[in-house]
Amino acid sequence: MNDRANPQVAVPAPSQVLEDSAFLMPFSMNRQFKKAPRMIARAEGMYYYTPEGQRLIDGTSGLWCVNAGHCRPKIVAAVQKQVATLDFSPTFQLGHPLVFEFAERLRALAPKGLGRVFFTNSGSESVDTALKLAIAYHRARGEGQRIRLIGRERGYHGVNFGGTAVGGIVGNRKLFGALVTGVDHIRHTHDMARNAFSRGQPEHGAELADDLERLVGLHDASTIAAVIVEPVACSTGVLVPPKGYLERLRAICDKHGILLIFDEVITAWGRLGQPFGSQYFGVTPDLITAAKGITNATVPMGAVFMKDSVYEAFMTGPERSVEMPHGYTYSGHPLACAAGIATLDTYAEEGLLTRVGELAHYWQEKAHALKGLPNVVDIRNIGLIAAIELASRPGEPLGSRALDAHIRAFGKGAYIRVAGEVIALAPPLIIEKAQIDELFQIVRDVLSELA
Ligand code: PXG
Repeated sequence: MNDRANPQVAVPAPSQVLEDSAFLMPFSMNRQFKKAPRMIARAEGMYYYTPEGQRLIDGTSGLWCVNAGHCRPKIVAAVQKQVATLDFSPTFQLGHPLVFEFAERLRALAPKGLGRVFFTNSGSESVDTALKLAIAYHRARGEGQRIRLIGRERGYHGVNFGGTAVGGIVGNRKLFGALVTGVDHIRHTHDMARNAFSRGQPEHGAELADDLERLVGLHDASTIAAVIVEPVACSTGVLVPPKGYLERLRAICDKHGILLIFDEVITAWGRLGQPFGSQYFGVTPDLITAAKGITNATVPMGAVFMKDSVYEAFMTGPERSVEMPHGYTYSGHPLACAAGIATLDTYAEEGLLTRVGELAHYWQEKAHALKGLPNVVDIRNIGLIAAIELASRPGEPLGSRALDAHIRAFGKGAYIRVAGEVIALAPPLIIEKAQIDELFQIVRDVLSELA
């Protein structure tokens, strides 16, 4: 298109990146990347391939989303068929069969009692949807003064206004002004002094949930709509909840009539060995936000699961009224629903939503075997997630050592995500033990060499 509009502009080949490229890359070091790009041309199963044909094991499921592995045939075929059958149809005052079918399939997997679902297109949209539903729920029940939203330090809830506001990452918040007002945060749960090198849930820190009582004391429960937390805070370096912490948070919310939202954008879809993290931890929230693995990332989609009681609170008033004045053009998009149904089929056929139960011990021991390598200050794990935290380099920006690890791993045949000085590993759930060995061997080689 470009060359026809302006014949002087040469369109780069797909593998080519220009230093002054038009593309503003999200959450990236644009100038650093464009000088030395790392490009991916195709993917299959556990592996990415560069345009030059180099194979890379996918150590973080893309961005924690390709849970069934790449280009899975059933999902590819479902999307190909759907795009030629019904490309788009609204879900505002119209329906198409797949969206109703998909919602039923999801209800069957969701924690008991969270049987209603609202579709979005991303984790960020799921979060902002859940926050709005929480405020609307209280208002529908005659508690319209409950408008305050509580997040947690070091939480990541996407990048829309509500999610950025309840999120607890200063670097994501500081550029964007006042965000949403009426927000406060409880303390994060990370405590390396007491919990470094914990296997699974750490022993110390359940009492940090009591920080919610402090905010109730400050603001009064009657002003608080909801608390949102990730069961495992993944993006800020894999912060695993201390034993008893989530249970205590649930009890405090119940005591004060505050809705508990679990942001399961990463912890759902088998990452911990159960369909949802809530089922793994045995703690049931009032709302769950999801995205990513819901379609194996083939087509963008997110969802908010809510308790029947939340749904029912809206089903009042005249029948000829819109109960929930909220939704996206693409809520329940036919391609996403087709991808989602085929994804759930693939998960079921291969037992992927519970497979991590079999792999978790092997994974944990391989991760902790890296202890003692240079600069490794902590290793954490849960389900099919591991984090290796590195000491930062004196006088250099936080993350400089981990960035080098990412770049070197790419050269050695592994794609790994880093956050600050943390290497975060969360491969597709189809990974075999030999591939776990392959991934950790590359990480070991990188850490052994890294200054
Ligand atoms: N909530 C949580 C818990 C997330 O992890 C979002 C919301 C936002 O989802 P969308 O689809 O709007 O991006 C996320 C996203 C990383 C990384 O490497 C994590 C995310 C996205 C990109 C990178 O940690 N999580």
